[in-house]
Amino acid sequence: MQEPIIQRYKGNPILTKEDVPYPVATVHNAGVAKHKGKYFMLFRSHLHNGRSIIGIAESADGYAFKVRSQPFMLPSKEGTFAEYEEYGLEDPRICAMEDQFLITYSAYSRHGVRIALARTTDFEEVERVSLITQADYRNVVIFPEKINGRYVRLDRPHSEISPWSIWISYSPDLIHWGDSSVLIKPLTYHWDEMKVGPGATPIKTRHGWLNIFHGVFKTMAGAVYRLGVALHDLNDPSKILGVADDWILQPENPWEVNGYVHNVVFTCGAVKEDDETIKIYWGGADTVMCVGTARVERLVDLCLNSSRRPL
Ligand code: BMA
Repeated sequence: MQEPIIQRYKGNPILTKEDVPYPVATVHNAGVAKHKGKYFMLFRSHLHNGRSIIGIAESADGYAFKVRSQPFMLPSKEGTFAEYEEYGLEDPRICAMEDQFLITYSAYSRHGVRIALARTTDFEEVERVSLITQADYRNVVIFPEKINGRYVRLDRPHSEISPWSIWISYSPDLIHWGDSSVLIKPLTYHWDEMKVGPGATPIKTRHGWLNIFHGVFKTMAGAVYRLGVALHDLNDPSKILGVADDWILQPENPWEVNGYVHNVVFTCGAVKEDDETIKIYWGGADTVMCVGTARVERLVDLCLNSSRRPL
């Protein structure tokens, strides 16, 4: 049998609500970053009122995480952020940029869902910077370096006319974004035919930027969330070098198939290691956190040698 593209960690799930020292209903959709040899995980939890907050956990090896006694981010009580975070904070992504970590998360309110940007240097203090989209956007991942003098992000605007797709936008200052274009669209009668969206912060490899995204297929029993992978040109990430035709991960373990939302694997973070493997983190059934390992070469090969059209 061929080795799976993503080797699931035997100790999955690696984090559940039982590991959280304050009352939560779920632990899922976490951004992860490595800093000074330590792994920091910012995870989403539903509270018992149905709204979400962001907690933090730390690990020495990327597998065994310990949750801090207090949440990392709660809906803001002040000013503009309070207005747009009233219904909660979801699905954080972490991007290591220069000497800081940028955090993008979905801010929910009566006005819809938009993306907020915060930053930290030490995972102790966190500072909100700006709301960087209007409604309705989700899934913003920022590339971890400026490219040709500009910040670059992948995002996922909502559309009633076209299926939800992955777009690219640029910024001189992380606040003002534009020059946008669509890069990857769902394919009809394909595993991602309902929607695609950015997942983990793009990962730099010598072959290009790896973009691990999610795709959704609607069945008679509801939607199935899977993961896919695309490769973007290093110097011009609007250029797609390939999109793997097949999904790379689908719900299979009991905690991915059954949970708060059935049949979901959803990623917000991955960490590239020095040995050219990637630890990919995903939420299982919107209820628990899981991890698995993939080889950079294998993911690149899937994008380049069994690609489908991006649009
Ligand atoms: C998406 C988002 C994710 C969630 C997924 C599956 O629309 O809400 O946060 O993991 O659905 O429920």
